[in-house]
Amino acid sequence: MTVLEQPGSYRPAPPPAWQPRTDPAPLLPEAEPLRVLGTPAAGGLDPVLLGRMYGELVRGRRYNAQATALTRQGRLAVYPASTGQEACQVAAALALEPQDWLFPSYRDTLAAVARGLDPVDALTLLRGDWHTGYDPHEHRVAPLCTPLATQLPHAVGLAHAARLKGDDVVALALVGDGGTSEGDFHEALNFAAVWRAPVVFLVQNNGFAISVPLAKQTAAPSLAHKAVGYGMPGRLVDGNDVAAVHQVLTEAVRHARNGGGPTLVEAVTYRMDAHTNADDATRYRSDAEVEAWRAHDPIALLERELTGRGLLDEAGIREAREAAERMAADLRERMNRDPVLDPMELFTHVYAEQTAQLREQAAQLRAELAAAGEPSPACREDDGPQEGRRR
Ligand SMILES: Cc1ncc(C[n+]2csc(CCOP(=O)(O)OP(=O)(O)O)c2C)c(N)n1
Ligand SMILES: [Mg+2]
Repeated sequence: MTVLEQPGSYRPAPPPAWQPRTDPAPLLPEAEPLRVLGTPAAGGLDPVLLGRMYGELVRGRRYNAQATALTRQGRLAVYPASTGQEACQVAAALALEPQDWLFPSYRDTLAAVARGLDPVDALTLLRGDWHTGYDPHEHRVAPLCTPLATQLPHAVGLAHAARLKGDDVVALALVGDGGTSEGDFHEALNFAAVWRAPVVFLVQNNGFAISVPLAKQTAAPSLAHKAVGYGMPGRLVDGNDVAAVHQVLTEAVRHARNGGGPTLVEAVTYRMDAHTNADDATRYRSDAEVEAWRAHDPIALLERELTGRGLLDEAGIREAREAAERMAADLRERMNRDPVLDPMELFTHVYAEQTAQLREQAAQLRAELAAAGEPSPACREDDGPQEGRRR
């Protein structure tokens, strides 16, 4: 076919990427992900930071146990515990600066709490009573995301936008091994790499997507290998070694902050509890497998490391456990209070400008509440956008 050039038409030279390549090496910043399994990383870390990590791990485990108990008492609809995965949660929260953003999934409550979120607010969504439960801007924690991997393109978009605006912001997005099969995972990694967006992806490979083991999820040698195809560094780390995960994430965050673009980190860990309180894990995995992982428990690993180096003693262990008990008692007490809710808030935070249909439905509900002698205390007549009121 002959293409006739129009006078004055814009005809750019083909970019170099269109030229046929004979050597694929320039496409691959690293042909293999870097393995950071079993690193003595704690040796290089500040003892104060290590102590903080220990306290957060102990508190996190207690939080998981308390939240699971609350499901049995009917105070929570569901709770996806991260017991066994606390090292990933704590390392993710502590690797970020205050101006950065965390994009958690439903299993990452502990990361959100370790970043400063009120422990009760972090459970509001799972109690199902009031929107996300917290203002994402306050601690720069995006809503705990239930649709798998949809938080990843959000993280890339935020990070890319921040960079365009010249803001010093890195986004760290958490996802499970199962989430890596989602189209959103591919789209997020692809865009992040093309735009060199300041994002870090942390895959918590806990071995299962509910009952589906990793071997049925992917044929890749590791999930970290997926980084290579997108043109970004990949890291494979022992997800139960909090110091190692923290070190890898901190380096990835620094790399992103300095304009180096995204990194994919796979942290190999294990979910000690069932998928949620609604799941029976004995149907798809053996007790022996669970016990093998118990011997590689993240709290025990750090405790051994710190006591061996004289950085933690019996008193320190007791102190961490007592602090965790105080947190659990407070959580229990506040979660056992019936929340004061206003049914009219169904209509707030939905649209910036209310639609005609919703205005009509709001008027109907207001009339029903008034007829039942329970008028809405908080909502204005027009039910337009407004500050929510809770508790
Ligand atoms: C888009 C989408 N598809 C399916 C589900 C149902 N679902 C909830 S959790 C889950 C498994 C996720 O496994 P993984 O990503 O490994 O995370 P983990 O639960 O192990 O932390 C599935 C399939 C969902 N929440 N969202
Ligand atoms: Mg999983």
